Amino acid sequence: MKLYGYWRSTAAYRVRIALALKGIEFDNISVHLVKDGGEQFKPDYVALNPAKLVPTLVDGDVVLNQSMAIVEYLEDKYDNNPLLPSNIGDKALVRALAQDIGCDIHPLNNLRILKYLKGELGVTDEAKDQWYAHWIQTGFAALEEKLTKTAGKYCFGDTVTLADLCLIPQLYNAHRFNVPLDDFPRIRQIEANCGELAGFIAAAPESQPDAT
Ligand SMILES: N[C@@H](CCC(=O)N[C@@H](CS)C(=O)NCC(=O)O)C(=O)O
Repeated sequence: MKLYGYWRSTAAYRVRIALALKGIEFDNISVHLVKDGGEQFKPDYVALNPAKLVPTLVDGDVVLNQSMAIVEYLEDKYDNNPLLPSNIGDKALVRALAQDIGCDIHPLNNLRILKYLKGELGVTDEAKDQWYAHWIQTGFAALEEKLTKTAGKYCFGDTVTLADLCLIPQLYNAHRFNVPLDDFPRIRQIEANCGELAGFIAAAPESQPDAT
């Protein structure tokens, strides 16, 4: 199994956590998103993933993009340490929490969006950072409220789920861009709880071989 990713990619980070929690061996192939204008634009990589984004998982004949689809593929293939509840209502709820982050927060703050804001639209660094913080805080405010009903140690009860796999990388980005998180005590407690688990530690950006 090969994972094409980048140490700072939050979407690749989600998949690394799933691989680590399930104890799956894989080759970690770095696609540097910044060097030489971005290796995601190189023809060999585009042939694998026309979206020009990481991650991409290659497992034999299976070539997959979209981190949440990849995590669900791993979930179907390896049933140890399940990342989704079996009850269909609970499962949908966990997917909704994950999508609150993966669909409604992360895409607004992705590298290519920030590059477009600065380059084509000519916004200042200050306005770009404001944009960044605004969409994280807007999304986290709703999430914090939802977590009053669902969270235990983690986003959904006391078992790690797909929702935590999306939350922790998003928090990594929030810290990186100094987004104030004082209004989100539940989210921060979940971050502390996940931070004690070996799978999350192994998948952390700074632990990756391509971290510079
Ligand atoms: N929805 C996709 C998002 C993938 C994505 O946006 N990846 C980012 C890194 S986190 C990327 O490759 N960005 C490169 C760019 O913006 O040029 C997923 O979950 O896999």
